[in-house]
Amino acid sequence: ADAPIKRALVSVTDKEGVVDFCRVLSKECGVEIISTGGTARVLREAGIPVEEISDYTGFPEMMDGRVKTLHPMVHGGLLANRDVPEHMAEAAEHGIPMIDLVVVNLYEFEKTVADKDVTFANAIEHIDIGGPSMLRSAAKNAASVTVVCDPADYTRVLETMEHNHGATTLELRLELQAKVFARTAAYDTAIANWLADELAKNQGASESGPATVFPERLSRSWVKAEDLRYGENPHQAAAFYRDGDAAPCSLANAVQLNGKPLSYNNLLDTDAAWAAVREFDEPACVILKHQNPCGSATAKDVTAAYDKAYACDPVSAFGGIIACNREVPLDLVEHFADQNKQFVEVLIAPGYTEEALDRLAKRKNLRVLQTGGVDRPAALEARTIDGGVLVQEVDLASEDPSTFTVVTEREPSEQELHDLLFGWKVVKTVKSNAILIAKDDAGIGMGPGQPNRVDSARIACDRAHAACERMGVPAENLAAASDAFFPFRDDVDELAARGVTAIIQPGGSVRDEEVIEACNEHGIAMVFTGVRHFRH
Ligand code: 93A
Repeated sequence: ADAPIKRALVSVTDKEGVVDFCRVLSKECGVEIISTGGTARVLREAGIPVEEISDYTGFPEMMDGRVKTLHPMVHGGLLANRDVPEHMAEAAEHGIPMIDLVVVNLYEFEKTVADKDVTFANAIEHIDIGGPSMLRSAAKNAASVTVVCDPADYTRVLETMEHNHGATTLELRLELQAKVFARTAAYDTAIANWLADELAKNQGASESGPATVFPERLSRSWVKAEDLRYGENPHQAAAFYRDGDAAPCSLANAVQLNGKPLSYNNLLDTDAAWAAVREFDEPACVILKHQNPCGSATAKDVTAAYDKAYACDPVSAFGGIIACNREVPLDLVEHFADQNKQFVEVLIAPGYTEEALDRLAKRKNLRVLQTGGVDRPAALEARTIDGGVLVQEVDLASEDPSTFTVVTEREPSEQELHDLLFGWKVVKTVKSNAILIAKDDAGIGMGPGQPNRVDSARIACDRAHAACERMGVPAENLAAASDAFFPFRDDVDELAARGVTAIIQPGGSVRDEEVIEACNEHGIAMVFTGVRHFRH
């Protein structure tokens, strides 16, 4: 059975609730209370019997309070393993009584350094040493010792004791144990970050480099994989955290087979490329830059898909990420590596032939990633806003084309429908407002990220026309995909004027009628999907 609490050590900076808590402990549960200077005074003034820590240890609090509880009488009483007879014998030999409950909250370091006028000396004085030591000693020994680092838990401890003959339960102690190490870790991180900031200030911001010290863990499952050289720009410190629960086929679990370490931007863009190429079941290749798929294609094999994807926009492909959803063969590598045709930052695929890997090894800098498959299981994605975090489900909706409706007089031809469905898969990976022009299983024109859809349409058409010109094919019979509905008919007019004959979009605008009418005027076939795919 859990042993009733007989002796408590109470040492708190935040005195909120401590008097009421100790009154019940002392008067109703018969707990003997030991306390440090300031806390002892508050309790005594409230009429609660309390023994000063200096009387208890036989040592005065000294050095301005820096040494109050750092004493074997305290730590022996907290750390002794009650189940080990030798521990108990040693405690008895040195006259060390057991302490069953520790109630501590820490010097307010975070609050102190939040004041921008704080002096270095004052901040240092607010680094609590004895408090975290007691919390950690007690938490380590949670099998026998109850530890409370948060006034919000006072009531729960009393309620548990009331129902358990003056003892706490192991369940509660283990919960409080975890809470303590989370608290002391956060406390030390705050100290480390503040000190790093101070260092950076003193060394002069320009030459100091990144200041933030990133903790080893952000949560139970988010563990630091590595500190990155820098973030989006060289003056931003950055780290990469891996979700320990992530699927084997996720980017975070990919194995790097070749090349320099991945940068922050590499990871961000590789993520987008890897998401895009997994839209396809057939052999596919996506070339991505700055979050947008500047080349995308499917073909009979992955090398042919690469060639088509590259041809979409060779200028943008320079310095891009190549993502493939099939094993990469030697000829694909030769196609981009020969005569340095394409400078590639990252290549990601579920596998590589041996010859392909040998060839890739000659490019010392090229980062080559192998994933554990091509699945795309449900997952959450998070982004921060100023002072908060947004979390949502990953956009996995892949609609069944049999649910799409043709809304125009003309039905799309078989080829048009084929291109529309291709475009619909790629457009969701383009930053919104997104228009994607597709032709013959390739995304030849992409209009990303404009705050109005007509501009996105114009950019997409410009690119598509340039691609057709390069390929020596007429810019006609183009298929356009739009990630969200057309608010006005001007988009349709723009697309019609540039050779688009088929359009796929969610529908749902108050002006759908006007938009459909425009399509009918131009002889365009239009398909509604009923689903929107914004990607901001
Ligand atoms: O200065 S310390 O690092 N050295 C210690 O030995 C010590 N013991 C308790 N800080 C120490 N404490 C802290 O004092 C506790 O964590 C608590 O925050 C504070 C309570 O002091 P008082 O009871 O005098 O207000």
